[in-house]
Amino acid sequence: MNISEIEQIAKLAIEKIKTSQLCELENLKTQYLGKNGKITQILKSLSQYSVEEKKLIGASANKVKSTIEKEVENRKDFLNEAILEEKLQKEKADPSQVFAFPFQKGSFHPIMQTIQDISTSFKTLGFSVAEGPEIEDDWHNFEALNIPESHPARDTQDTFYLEGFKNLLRTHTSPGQIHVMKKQTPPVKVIVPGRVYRNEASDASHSSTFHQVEGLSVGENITFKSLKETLAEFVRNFFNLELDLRFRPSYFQFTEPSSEVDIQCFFCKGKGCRICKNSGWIETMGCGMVHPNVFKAVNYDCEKYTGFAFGMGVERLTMLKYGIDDIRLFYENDLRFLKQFSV
Ligand code: 2U9
Repeated sequence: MNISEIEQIAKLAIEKIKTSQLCELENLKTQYLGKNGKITQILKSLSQYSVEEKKLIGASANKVKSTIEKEVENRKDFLNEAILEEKLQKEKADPSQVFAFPFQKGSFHPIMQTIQDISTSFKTLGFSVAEGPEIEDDWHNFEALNIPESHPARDTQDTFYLEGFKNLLRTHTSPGQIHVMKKQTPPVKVIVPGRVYRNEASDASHSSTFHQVEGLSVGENITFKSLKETLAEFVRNFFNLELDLRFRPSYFQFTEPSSEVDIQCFFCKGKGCRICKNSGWIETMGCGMVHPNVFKAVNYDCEKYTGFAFGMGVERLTMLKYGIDDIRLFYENDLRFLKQFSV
């Protein structure tokens, strides 16, 4: 093999080396330029040639030696750069990943979702939504709502009084409507959702804290008929079903006349089942025409204005809608329960 053939083969071999074979380059270099390398052996054998041949062969062997050295270095630089580029590509930040939130998206608590559903439904009927404080005084929570001092609802057994007995934790959201009426003249059309407190033992269907949505509509010519129409429309919206309503006479201090509202059982459509205890009806709300004493407390002219009011338990409605059998599930924050309500 002559020198120029050796050069060609060496060049090809150098070019074939890939990034994963970087150390092979040193082996190749040794193969040609090392102690026993092909070019070294040519240079070592120069003594057997004539002076003229020595000059010629020596010059071209040295040329090939420096070419191979240069080619090896160039290839080394090229491969190192390619390795770096590969590494950079792998580590390159993906902007769509950098800002990705690493946690699961949260969702509203089922009680909050029901409050939102109820609010949406009443907003379409022209009601606004107001909130009141959870700490109230005796006047807003009882007196203004025609609940006299002798009434059993005021008993410390039922009410959480705060130190000094001046303030208490509201037992219903009705004082919220009292605040609205004190600020606003009729017409008033408002719902007040919120947390309420009752000093009672808890079980599968009772809790010392729960949520209510109460509503109030005051104006001229507000009748029991308007009340029935409003609640029927709400039930249609909330349950997304055509259900009959039944108004049973009842008694509340703040309304007269008063009524309990049953809806046709949405499981059996009134035929009778385990859910409605075979009656075909489910008790869902209370309501009535606002008592004149309530209007007197907020200086509304009870000759000019009439009004209806209603109240519903949010936990109870949520339990009915989703078939939940224990109210305590709402307060335990067990993710296995809550995740079933994530949207
Ligand atoms: C004002 C005047 C009257 C609100 C009303 C009910 C009837 C009622 C219960 C339903 C289930 C409470 O959560 S529950 O236990 N509520 O039956 N609530 S009328 O009447 C008012 C409110 C405010 C100024």
